[in-house]
Amino acid sequence: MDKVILQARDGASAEIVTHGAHVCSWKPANGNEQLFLSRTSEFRDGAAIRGGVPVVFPQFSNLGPLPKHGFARTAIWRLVRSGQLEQGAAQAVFELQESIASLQLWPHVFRAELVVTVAEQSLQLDFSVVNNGDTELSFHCALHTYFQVDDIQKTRVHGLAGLEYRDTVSGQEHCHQTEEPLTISSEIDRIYADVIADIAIEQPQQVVQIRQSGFNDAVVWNPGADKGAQLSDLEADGYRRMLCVEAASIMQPIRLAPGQVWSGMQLMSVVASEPVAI
Ligand code: TA6
Repeated sequence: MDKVILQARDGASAEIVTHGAHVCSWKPANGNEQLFLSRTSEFRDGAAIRGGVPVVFPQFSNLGPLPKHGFARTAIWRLVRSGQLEQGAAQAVFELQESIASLQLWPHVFRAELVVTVAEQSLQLDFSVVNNGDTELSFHCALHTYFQVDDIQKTRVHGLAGLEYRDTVSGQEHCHQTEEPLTISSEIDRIYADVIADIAIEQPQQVVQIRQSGFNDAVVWNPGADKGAQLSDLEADGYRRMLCVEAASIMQPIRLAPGQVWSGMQLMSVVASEPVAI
């Protein structure tokens, strides 16, 4: 698989494969790996990678007729450019346009772009879509980021209180988040709507802050022990070491008239890397 390695002047780094424009690794300056990547993930044409940052487009999950999570995560994206910016950050730009295969699944002419920028303590992902066709198009999308955690049971998620969510595990709609911070003791799969404030993942040793814009929703997913064991590409007990917090637009699909552009951003920053009291 073709891989792009980004290295910022301060040593922060990221690795992206053109298969899915999939970010597989992110290390902040002087820091450890922040993304979970399953040791048993498949890395082959047509298969989704388990971990890192899958780009979900143009369909979320099975909420439509397309393959689960759409086709972008298994398509080969084109590297437009990569290198260091003047300020020392490193950046890569990838694009995906319609193809014979995509038109058979989804009859739309489009250009999707993912810009990956790494510097200091942050990884920024900017995703955009332009409708290059002559009819309206509508899509879901998500940056399905797998954060690496030391122990899911000691992980807390801040910033969700007061939000309404769809509980995909129970099928319940219009649930209200009261627990703050959120703790995870079993399978969790929720779509939080109208996310405005930052979300933070707190572990005993560090805090990662997640900011999103453009995307209205945030998905929190961990398969738990049983479902995790059923995922053949998830390493043994991998559920303990991962937590997906995804910037997403699902509840209200994005509609683009011909020529229109939509963009969304997920910015992740390690804001504390000392032991924190939780
Ligand atoms: O984003 C959460 C979710 O839709 C879950 O329901 C779960 O299925 C997960 O994505 C992973 O999907 P995948 O197709 O990669 O196994």
